Amino acid sequence: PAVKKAITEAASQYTKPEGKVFEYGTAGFRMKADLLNTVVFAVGLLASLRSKKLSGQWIGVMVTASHNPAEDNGVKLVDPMGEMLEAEWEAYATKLANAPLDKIADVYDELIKEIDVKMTNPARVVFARDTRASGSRLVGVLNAALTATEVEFVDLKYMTTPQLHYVVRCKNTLGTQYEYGEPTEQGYYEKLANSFKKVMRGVKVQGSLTVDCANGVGGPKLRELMKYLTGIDIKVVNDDVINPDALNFDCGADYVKTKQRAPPSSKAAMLDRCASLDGDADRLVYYFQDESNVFRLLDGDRIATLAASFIGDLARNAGIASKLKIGVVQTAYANGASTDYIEKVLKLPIICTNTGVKHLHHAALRFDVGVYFEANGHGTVTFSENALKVIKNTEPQSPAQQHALESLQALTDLINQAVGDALSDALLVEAILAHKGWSPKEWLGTYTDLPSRLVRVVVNDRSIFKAYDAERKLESPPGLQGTIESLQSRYNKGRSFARASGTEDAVRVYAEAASRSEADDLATRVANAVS
Ligand code: NG1
Ligand code: ZN
Repeated sequence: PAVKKAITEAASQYTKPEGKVFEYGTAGFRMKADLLNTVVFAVGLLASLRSKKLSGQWIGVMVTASHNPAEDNGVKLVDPMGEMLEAEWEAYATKLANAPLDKIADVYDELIKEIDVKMTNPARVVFARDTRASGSRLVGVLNAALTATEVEFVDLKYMTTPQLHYVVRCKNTLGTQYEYGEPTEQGYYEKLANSFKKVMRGVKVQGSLTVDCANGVGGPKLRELMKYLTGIDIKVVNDDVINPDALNFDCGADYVKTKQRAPPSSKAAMLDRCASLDGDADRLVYYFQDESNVFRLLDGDRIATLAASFIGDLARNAGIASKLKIGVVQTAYANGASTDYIEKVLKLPIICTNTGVKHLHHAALRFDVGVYFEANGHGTVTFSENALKVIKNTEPQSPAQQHALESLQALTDLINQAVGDALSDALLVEAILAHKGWSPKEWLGTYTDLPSRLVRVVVNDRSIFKAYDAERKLESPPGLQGTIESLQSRYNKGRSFARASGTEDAVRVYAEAASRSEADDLATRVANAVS
């Protein structure tokens, strides 16, 4: 009752935006920052319930809107192992976020019964935010909700999303056999730097890497990480976190992937290795200008194929290939050429899942080594308990085997297994290119992307677009799937699908085909059929 009163009192400071329905989507709640107070308050309440339900394990709350414009913000919950919030709880989050403020304590009470939370359990929450101006206000709201519900909490101030996931996992595994690292920012840098050094034994990074930080939190954090790194020359650009409007503006991973061009501010020379992060540093894409000054993108599909081929080679060299089931997880947005390359050249199994990292992550756990990336650059590699054991306990039969085993061991530390992490992924790519002795040109040469087009179509009601088969087909509206299939069959290597976006009020149409004009044409025709 005291807590209930405290919740009602704290909630009364805020006003709920009228007529707005909130939904915990693929990326948590995300919208214009001035609409978010009551949503963040609700998320604070839910974080405390989630922690109590899990016997006082630490739950993370991240305040960020990733690649969205500066005036947006968002909030999402992180589960104890650094994973996204369990799907079943998304509905509870939605319910609390939509509760009228004078009833929110009642809804909270109802949830306690519905979820069967033992309220005598302790609750622990750790939170962080990106560099958006609205972040400090929203963290204040979060603070109010956690204080009202008597939660033990830690404010980590500014962090990248993956850093927060890392800390959550560390805090919950501390002192167990699954210990993941020191639960601090410094611990994160030390872990990455030490493992990078080990992976790099005997090889050298050629040239430098220019990293566009989207003018977000990744900038200062990459600069910090660089203090710990040796043997790599990183040039940091777009790291202005003072001018609030600069965030994700004309730069960053989303800009580069969507516009298929380098940030206009880029001063990179021909064949220079460039990479872009997004606003909270969980997405990464690479690119360069080739000899004909043509922009060349190396997206998430490329990072996946590079990582899968390297780990496959290491496993063979270490003599443990038969003991590890290595696989790749993609979504329908993966370029068909990458899928072909994985199947025919790398000869690895592929799982195709729904869009959204949580789906990919879960599928990846079905492999001993699960490589998953969305085409837009969000992803990582997971290692099963069996994989970790095999890598650790195998007796090397030769110096070459020993070197391969040690490299694999270091990779398991270099890769942020909790969640896709642009900083960790960049070090992974740098290490692999160094081992292979490749410039981005050789990397690009592994296969040729099919020209593709992504179109956003605004429709009256996107909820009528119901997909199946990992979102590659539509069962509703009736007849549309047939139309799409007959259209794509007219194009050489044509493939197209439409699905309702989980983050925007629109339908996305994807099309690829053997030539640029065919891909564009197919996309236009399918978009017309959709609208
Ligand atoms: P939606 O809006 O559901 O297509 C987008 C991205 C996803 C993922 C989520 C979450 C595309 C086509 N879709 O989802 O890959 O990153 O945002 O941020 O890039
Ligand atoms: Zn992001």
